[in-house]
Amino acid sequence: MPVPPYPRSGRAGRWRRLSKALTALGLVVLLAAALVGTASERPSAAPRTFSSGGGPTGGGTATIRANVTLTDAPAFDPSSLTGTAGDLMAVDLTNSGNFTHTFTVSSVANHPLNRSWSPTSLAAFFHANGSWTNISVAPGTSAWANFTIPANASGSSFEFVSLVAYQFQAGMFGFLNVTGGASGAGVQLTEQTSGAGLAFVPAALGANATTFPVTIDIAVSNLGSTGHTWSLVGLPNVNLTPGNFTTFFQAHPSPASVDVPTTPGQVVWANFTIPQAGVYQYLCEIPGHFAAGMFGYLYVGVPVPASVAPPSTAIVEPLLLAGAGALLGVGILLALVASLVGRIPPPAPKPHH
Ligand SMILES: [Cu+2]
Repeated sequence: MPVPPYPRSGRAGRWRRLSKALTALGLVVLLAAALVGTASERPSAAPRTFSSGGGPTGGGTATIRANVTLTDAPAFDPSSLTGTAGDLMAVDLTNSGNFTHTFTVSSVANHPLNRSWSPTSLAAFFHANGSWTNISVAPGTSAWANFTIPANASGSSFEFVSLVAYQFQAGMFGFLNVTGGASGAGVQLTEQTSGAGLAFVPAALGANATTFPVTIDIAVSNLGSTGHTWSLVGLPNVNLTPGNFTTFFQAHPSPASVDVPTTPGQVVWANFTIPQAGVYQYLCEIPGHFAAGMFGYLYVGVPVPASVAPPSTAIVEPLLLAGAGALLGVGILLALVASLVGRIPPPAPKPHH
């Protein structure tokens, strides 16, 4: 039976309800899209671990790292990058679209390219003048663009474009602004959530730092498929409990709280700045997970205590070390309690008559 193209008078009410339902559904979809957008913006300008999935050529010693998403708009997101003269720059490129894009950085300083050029003229410019890097990224894939910024490039701006025909002309370009001076040292770490139980692997992270503030970027991924958060306690040497962490976070918002992806291999970045040395607790905010043992400690500028014997050879900051040892003790105690509780068999159900 053919469906009438327009509502007939008798069905007007049903169509009105249907259109209301569709409007509501549309709002939900928009909201979801907005949330996804927010989430995907979070790790911008953050590095990815070089040990997995490739890294900068030359052994992973890049001093500047950035993330750029190549979209079908077409555009680069972000379209503005900052580099430091003389440093190796590693750009993690992700093509989120359905078309191939290139990330091609002009080696000519302060020379904005003409958007009315034809694709042939643009290609001719790069053929004549060269590029610092020219990486083609297939749809849905990632690639690294690694290049050294010349020491004499300080204070200059370099345009990057996509060389795929008409993408630059349609707006796919951006600028790399080069500054002088040494870039601040940062620390990069990897953290995972267990696939077997409610735990962080490892539950102790060490960040070597002698100058503060220090930037720390942690790549967090999931060994399982249970939803978790990785949430940092912003104050040093604070040991929260499952009973007080919510109240604490209301008074002292976490400097980094990320939702851990439930897809294996997917990474979310927790990026934050630590102002002073100390032991910083982190935990999962999903109800019940912290209580089940899902927490750990980040040791910044202080040694990670040995898991068996307390460190005895350190000659500096004995109070911090004592604090770290106490925290570890609490952790071990909680783990013991958890394992004991886990071993006690539940009471047998009373038989019914
Ligand atoms: Cu969790």
